[in-house]
Amino acid sequence: MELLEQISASLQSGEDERVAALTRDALAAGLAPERILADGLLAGMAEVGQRFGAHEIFLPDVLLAARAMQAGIELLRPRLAQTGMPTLGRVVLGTVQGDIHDIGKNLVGIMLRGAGFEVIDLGCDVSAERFVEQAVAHDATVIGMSALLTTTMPAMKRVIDLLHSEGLAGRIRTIIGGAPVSQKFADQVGADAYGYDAANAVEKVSVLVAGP
Ligand code: B1M
Repeated sequence: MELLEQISASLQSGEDERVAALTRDALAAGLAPERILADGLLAGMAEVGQRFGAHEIFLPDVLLAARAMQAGIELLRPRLAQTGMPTLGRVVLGTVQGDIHDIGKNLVGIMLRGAGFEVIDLGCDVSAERFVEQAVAHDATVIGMSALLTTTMPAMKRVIDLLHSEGLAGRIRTIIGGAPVSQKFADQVGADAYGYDAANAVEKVSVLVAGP
């Protein structure tokens, strides 16, 4: 089995130390970090999601896989974030209220920092009030929201509605993303942008920061 397949397989069986060792091997073999992420770690996690959805595996298995994913990402983090650029703008980032999925949100944060943005990461299960309050406190240009559950997607609209009711919409712009989120949903709730993956989020945030 080639290295990336081994990373994917080890992630699926929740072996965090093995994922870390294989990720180190892949980096030492000269594989690009983006490739290790996409074809090793993310490929493994996609399989986990599918098997969890089909009830072939259960929550503890997903938790172990998430821990293994984190172990790999930590090793890639410095390479993904490599840049010498100055701060391009400030982004308040978080996973919306009721939702504790943070792997995708963390990746978005890593890529944004790597591209030269300052990121204030509020973590997960973040209320609408906290998103807005923190964006104002940090004088952020952009609020980035992640949601992985169909049941928590409406929380994104609550943040956008709050920005409107406080007269901050336009000054503070919004980008949303996460597996169940789409451009269509972003249009429906009035988000300023939708990012389909972490790299795309960087492109969209760059446009938002460049204004109007
Ligand atoms: Co959960 N979970 N989970 N889970 N989990 C899903 C989302 C699910 C689709 C699995 C399934 O059934 N097939 C399902 C949701 C179904 C639905 O809503 N219709 C589900 C469920 C049901 C649940 C629980 C309710 C299970 C339960 O308790 N019975 C529970 C909910 C807890 C809660 O949040 N309140 C739960 C719990 C968990 C764990 C804690 C075990 C763990 C999360 C650990 C963690 O995040 N620290 C977990 C995991 C790991 C998953 C799956 C398997 C993988 C998610 C992931 O990390 N993907 C997931 C299945 C799936 O998504 N296929 C699943 C990798 C990550 C890099 O991708 O987050 O999509 P993603 O991010 C991408 C893009 O979407 C985008 O960029 C990222 C990089 O490319 N992106 C953005 C993300 N945010 C962005 C923001 C942007 C722009 C782009 O701008 C700001």
